Amino acid sequence: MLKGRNGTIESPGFPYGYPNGANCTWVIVAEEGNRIQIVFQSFAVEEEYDFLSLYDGHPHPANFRTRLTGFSIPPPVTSTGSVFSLRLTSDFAVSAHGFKLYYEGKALLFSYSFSLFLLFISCICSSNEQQRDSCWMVRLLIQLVVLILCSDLSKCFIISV
Ligand SMILES: [Ca+2]
Repeated sequence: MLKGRNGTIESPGFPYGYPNGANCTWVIVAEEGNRIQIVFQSFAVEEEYDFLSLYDGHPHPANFRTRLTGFSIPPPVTSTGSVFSLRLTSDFAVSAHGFKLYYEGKALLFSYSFSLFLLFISCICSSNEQQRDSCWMVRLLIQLVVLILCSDLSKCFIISV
C-alpha cells in the first residue's frame, strides 16, 4: 500500500530479475478526487508467461484494466479514480529485468476547470473576428504559464483542449 503524491515502484530484484512464482500487489492511494498516472521507466517481463496486471481501483477482477507483458516500455496510464493497483505474476521459470515506474497523483478538479476555462477562451477567440490572432496568442500564453507552473508543483494534470 503506497500513499503520497508521488514515488517509484520497482519489481522485486530489479534490475537483476524478479523471482519465479511471484504474486506481488501494489495499491497506490491518492488523495480523494485525484487521479494517478504511472509512467514506466523500464519494463521487461517474460512475454506471455509473466504479467503486470493493472486495476482501476483495488485489485479485484471487476476493476481489471489491462495486462502488460513483453519487453517494450508501455505508454503512461492514468487511473479513473483515486486508487490504482498493480499485480506482478510470474510462472515457474524464466525471469527478466522486471519493471520500474514513477507514479504521481494529479489534481482532477483543477484539470477539469482549467480545460473548461481554455475551451471558454477558445470559443471567444473563434467568435472574435478582429482580434482573433492576439486572442489565440493570449490563450496559448495562459496554457503555457500554467503548464510551467504545474511541472513545478507536479500536481496538476493538464488536458489540452
Ligand atoms: Ca516466467
